[in-house]
Amino acid sequence: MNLSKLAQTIDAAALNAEPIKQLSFKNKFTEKEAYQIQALSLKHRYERGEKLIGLKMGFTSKAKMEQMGVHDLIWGRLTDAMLYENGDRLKLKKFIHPRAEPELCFWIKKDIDKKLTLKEAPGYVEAVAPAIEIIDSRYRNFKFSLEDVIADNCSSAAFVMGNWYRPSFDITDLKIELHINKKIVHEGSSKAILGNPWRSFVDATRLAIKYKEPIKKGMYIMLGAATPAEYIKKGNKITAKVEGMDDVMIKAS
Ligand code: OOG
Ligand code: MG
Repeated sequence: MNLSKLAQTIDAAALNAEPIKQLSFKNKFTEKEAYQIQALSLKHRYERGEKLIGLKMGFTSKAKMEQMGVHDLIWGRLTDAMLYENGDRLKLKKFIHPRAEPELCFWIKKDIDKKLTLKEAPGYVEAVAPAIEIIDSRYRNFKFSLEDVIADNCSSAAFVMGNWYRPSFDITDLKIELHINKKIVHEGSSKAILGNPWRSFVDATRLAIKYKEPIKKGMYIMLGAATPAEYIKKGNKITAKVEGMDDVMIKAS
């Protein structure tokens, strides 16, 4: 099987916002190969001038695993082309069937070259912010196997952060809500993220070492959604509300 060809197919689907059949329908590949496809597909983005600016964790909550019918934690890469400013407009034409989910994001203070413990972790974090992730599976009907979604860079499409807070801000059990046009559509607690969102970060440091994609100073780490994701439509005002933090918002146009 030609992993480069699969990487090209998934990259083109993202670039052209054209959905494709699940890669696994015709090709059997392992989780390890799925991560190779992801890495190869990112090379196409870098060739177009995009820069790696962070990593994202996925399926760190039961709510997300159940919604998508998968059973394990995944990680993907974030580039500067996916980054939006709080309050920005998101041009829906660039996406296939985007969904929004409320998250927390860390901003990294120094290079990390080992798997951190829960105790060490705060020493490597500059700040934490409420965030919205826009996911957009390149697969038809937003359906995939675990290997498919990994190859598809874990549906990464866009992300936006709100105001930054000190890493000492207690994020272990905060109410998190997703609002669309001022109506609440999902709610949960940050505790839903592996029992403590800091664990998601510790796992990110482990995976970064395992897959040789080191976490560097200045990178962003998205910790995964605490609630299911919601489809978004033109005109939607999407807001994530995290208890004790200012709102973060993006408009779909
Ligand atoms: C995969 C991405 C999962 C999360 O926060 O759990 C994710 C998907 O649901 O399409 O980003
Ligand atoms: Mg997410």
